[in-house]
Amino acid sequence: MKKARAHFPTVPVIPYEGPGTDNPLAFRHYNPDEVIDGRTMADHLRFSIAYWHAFRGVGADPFGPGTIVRPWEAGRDPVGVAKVRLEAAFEFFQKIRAPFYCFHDRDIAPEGKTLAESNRILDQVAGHAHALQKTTGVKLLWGTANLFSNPRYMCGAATNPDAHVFAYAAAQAKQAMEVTQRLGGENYVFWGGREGYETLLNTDLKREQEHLARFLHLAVAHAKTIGFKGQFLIEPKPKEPTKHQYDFDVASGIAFLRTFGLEKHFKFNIETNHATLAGHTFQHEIEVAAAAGMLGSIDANAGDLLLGWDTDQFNTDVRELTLAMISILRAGGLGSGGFNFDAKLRRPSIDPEDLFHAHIGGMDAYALAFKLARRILAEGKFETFVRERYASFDTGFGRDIERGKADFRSLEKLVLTKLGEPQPRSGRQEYLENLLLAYLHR
Ligand code: XLS
Ligand code: NI
Ligand code: NI
Repeated sequence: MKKARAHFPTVPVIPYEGPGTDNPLAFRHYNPDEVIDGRTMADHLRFSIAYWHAFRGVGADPFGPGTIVRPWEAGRDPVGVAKVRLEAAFEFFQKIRAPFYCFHDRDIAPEGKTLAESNRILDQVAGHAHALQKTTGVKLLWGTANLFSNPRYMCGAATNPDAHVFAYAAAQAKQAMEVTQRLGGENYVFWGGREGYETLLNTDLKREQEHLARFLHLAVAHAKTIGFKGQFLIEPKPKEPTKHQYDFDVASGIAFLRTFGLEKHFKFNIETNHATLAGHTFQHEIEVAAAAGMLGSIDANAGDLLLGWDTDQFNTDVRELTLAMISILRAGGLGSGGFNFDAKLRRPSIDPEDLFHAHIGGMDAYALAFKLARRILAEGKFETFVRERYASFDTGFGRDIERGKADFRSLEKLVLTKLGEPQPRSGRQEYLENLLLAYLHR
């Protein structure tokens, strides 16, 4: 392949310089080559760049058009632009030292006038992505289909009242899955952008949920047909753009998957901002997925708690991330998942360097949280505390309860004849919060 010209000529490959550096274009905590427990930090963290934000986001909002102008977008031929954009993206992935990227079909390639034309264009641009993956070593963490932007999906894709739209969405997802497979994608994501409703006045909720489940079953069947081995991931989000989305949060997602016999085929892609929109902490969503053995991947970002929508900001809140990381590591990690920066620049952050600052901060915060969480888990103080808190279930009648060997009658007898009134014990929350603070500011 001909040598690509530099699209980010002012920025070098970002070096690791350690916590003391003054260089804003250096990592302080993310040292991709550092080996920890026999694996590099790059391997542990599996950072990924979200193509839609980093390379299709222009800073538009409901009150005004884009503010971010990139030179490679100037060309007239949309397919040509798509290819140069990919080259700029892969230069960025390499310079920011991210081993993975993620995309929607329509992020990397423009949509044609017919499905056949769209498929042709996507195949062609995906070929270019494949070549760039080969020369750079950057891999695809996951692919997905954009089943929410085109007006045909205004009333949903799999949950659209029109079977024609369902069929179109199925065809589009089929192609996106096949492209993901061709590019070696390790996962495939379903975010049900418009799979919900605006008003129940025009909605058959039961039927729509059944249709969504049917769609996912068809996806599972197609993966089997083509031999796609990637992990399927559901990305819950409670609302926006819909008033109510069916996969509201991890708990409702689990209930949905189990209701329709899909639970073996899916894990969860948990997004920080979606967790908080659902009224949960990020750590809560991770714990709920982990408890069900369904923790898959992370869309790494942050919301603004004062705003009621998905602001998709880069997360530098080390406390929040450390708590999340504790739960992730305790669950055994993310497997084929990774940390995908589903986060965008603020509208006035228009310089190419801003894209680097944003990701450097996000990666450093996660890397620091990773190190802190490892230290916290290694010292085991919280684990010991929690274990002791439940110790009464480890022996005697407590163990009988856990093992199903006690019933209401036997427990009543026990309390009446032997146990009497339980002794209250402090939950010691403030003590534990101070302990956490000590780790964060040593
Ligand atoms: C939107 C979602 C979306 C998914 C991929 O809120 O986060 O970006 O990650 O479709
Ligand atoms: Ni997301
Ligand atoms: Ni989101």
